[in-house]
Formats: sequence, structure tokens, C-alpha cells
Amino acid sequence: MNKKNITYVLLLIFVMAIASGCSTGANAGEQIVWRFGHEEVRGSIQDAYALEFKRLVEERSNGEIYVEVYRADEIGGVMDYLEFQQKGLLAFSILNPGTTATTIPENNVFYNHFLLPEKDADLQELFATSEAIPMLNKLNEENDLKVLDWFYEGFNAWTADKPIRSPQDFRGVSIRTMASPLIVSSYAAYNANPTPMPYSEVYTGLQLKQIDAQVNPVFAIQEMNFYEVQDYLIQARQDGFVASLVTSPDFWEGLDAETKAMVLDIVPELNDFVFKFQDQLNKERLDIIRSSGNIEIIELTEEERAVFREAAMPVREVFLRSVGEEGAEILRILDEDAQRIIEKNKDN
Ligand code: 6CS
Repeated sequence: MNKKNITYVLLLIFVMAIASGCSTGANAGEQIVWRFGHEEVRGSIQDAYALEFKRLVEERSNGEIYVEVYRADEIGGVMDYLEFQQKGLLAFSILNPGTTATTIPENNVFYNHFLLPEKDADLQELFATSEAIPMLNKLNEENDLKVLDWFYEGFNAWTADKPIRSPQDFRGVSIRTMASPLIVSSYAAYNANPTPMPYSEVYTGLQLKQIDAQVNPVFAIQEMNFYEVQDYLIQARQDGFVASLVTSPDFWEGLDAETKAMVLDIVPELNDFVFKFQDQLNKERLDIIRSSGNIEIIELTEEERAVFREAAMPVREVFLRSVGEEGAEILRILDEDAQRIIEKNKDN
């Protein structure tokens, strides 16, 4: 969005917010409206999460609160949503580190390749128990984002117009990534030419051959039709797509104790819901992609993955250079906890 449009939308939301009580309270009998933004399209994982949040909040507030969901590009791009959320113009949002780490680099910790557990249950346990999470949330709060939940949308797969089995194969490949500098550095370390561009422009970029490849979870590759304009889908399981439910500290502080308790009760239910939902959706959508016969699916061997792992390790230094001592500690604790959980649950 250009600056003029952003100002217009901000103004419009601000006026609507005041007019309808997009905040903590309303006069007796008035319905409270909570505006909820997310980064994806209808039918996506973030949309399912937002709709489940809406259902539970409306039900448990006995209809006193109405949740209005805004999807990707409905009132701005993902960077606008980050700005709206930090300014308190949205009550809640789902934002991923590819977006938020542009202003809070520590959030990139999750996008260090070959760091997080590959089993969903291990990852869910890591988010629920690691001391690194409250440390990270504190840094977010200092940047006007109160994180209520971290969740997962599936591993990130590559699609490309050629098979990719080693970092050598990435030479000369323009791969679209999200804007976060760590993601860009990760693909540069694999010899690719990382090319950030908005999510909504990726399909056309691939179709017009402005870019040769992109990276996203399987469900997104299906719903954004990337598989129709690419020849190979490559599963290296180098990292996963993480997202957060966030609100604004000021908005949160303005809620009464009962409403806060209602939301805090809902969050773990949503976390369980979305971990199951993403697993099912990613499987279903991989089947759709496979049965289209449109694209060859490549699963890298452990030996092939080991070469990528080695190429990815120096990028941890890039992460460390982008954060302070707290960020370094967050990475250290998360890594240690991930290894401990993987080891503890290896026979499950
Ligand atoms: O690649 C992206 O930019 C986006 N991918 C997903 C799956 N969700 C939102 C994000 O903006």
C-alpha cells in the first residue's frame, strides 16, 4: 500500500474503532467489536485459527463481543497489519516472524534452520514449556506486541522450476522469501538469490518467471496455486512456519479481569486446535497437489539434508549479530530445550 492509502486506512479504522468500541468497554447493551487481522486468505490455517477465536469469544461472552476478521490484503498488506497492531488499531492479529522480525529481530529465532523439533508434539511442548518463550514475549511487549500464543503451520517446503537436492542446485535460482533479513541470509547461504516480495504477488512472479522458486508450507503452496506454475516441490524440512497470536499491551491492559481470563482460557484450546488442524490440512493439501500430477515431489534423504544443515550453521552467527545478549540467550535456551525434548520423546 502506498503512504496515502495507508494513512487513509489507518484513519478509517481509527474512526470505526472509536465509533464502534473496538476496545475494552462499551456502554450497557452495546456490542463490543474486536477487529482481528491475519496474513492469509480464506480457508488457510490463520483463517481457521481466527474463526475459532471468533466462535469461542462470541460464545463465551454471550454475544457481548463481536469479532470481525480481516484477511490478507483486505485492509492492508502484512506490514500494514504489523503497524496497525503496534498502534492498537487492531484488537488482535496473527503475525509470523517473517513479518514481525523486521522490527523485533529476536523473533527470527524460530527461522534458524535445523533448530526446531520436527515432530509436531515436540514443538508444541517446546512452545508450552521453554523459558525462552517468556523471554521472547517480554521483548515483543517492549515493542508494542503482547504475544498470547505461538503456534505452527507446518514445515516450509520449496517449490522450484528445477530439482534442488543440494546447495549447488540453488546457484542462480531466484527464490522468493519473506522480508525478514535472517530468512534472506539463510537462502543466500544456500547459494540462492533470495528475493523478498509480497505474498500476494508470488503467483504472478512465478508465472512470469520473475522468480524461479519460493518457500512456504504445503497448505499455502496448494491454496495460492504455486504448484500450478512450478515443476518441483522439495521437502528438506529445514524449518517450519511459526506464527503468533498478538494483541496490543494498551488494549490488553484496558480489558477487565473477567475478559482477560476468558481469552487466556481460550488460548490453549486454540493452540491444540491449530496443531491438529495444520497437520490434517497439510496432509490433505499434499494429496491434492500429488494427485494433480502437475509437479514432481522430492523428499530429500538424510544425507542430502546433512549438506544443507552444514551450510545453514554459519547463519546462526547472522542471527546472533542481529540481536543482543538476550537474543543470544533465547537461541541458546531454545536449542537446549529442543534437544532435550527430542531426546526425551524419541521413542514415542
Ligand atoms: O509467504 C508469506 O509471505 C506468507 N506465507 C504464509 C503461509 N502465511 C503468511 C505469510 O505472509
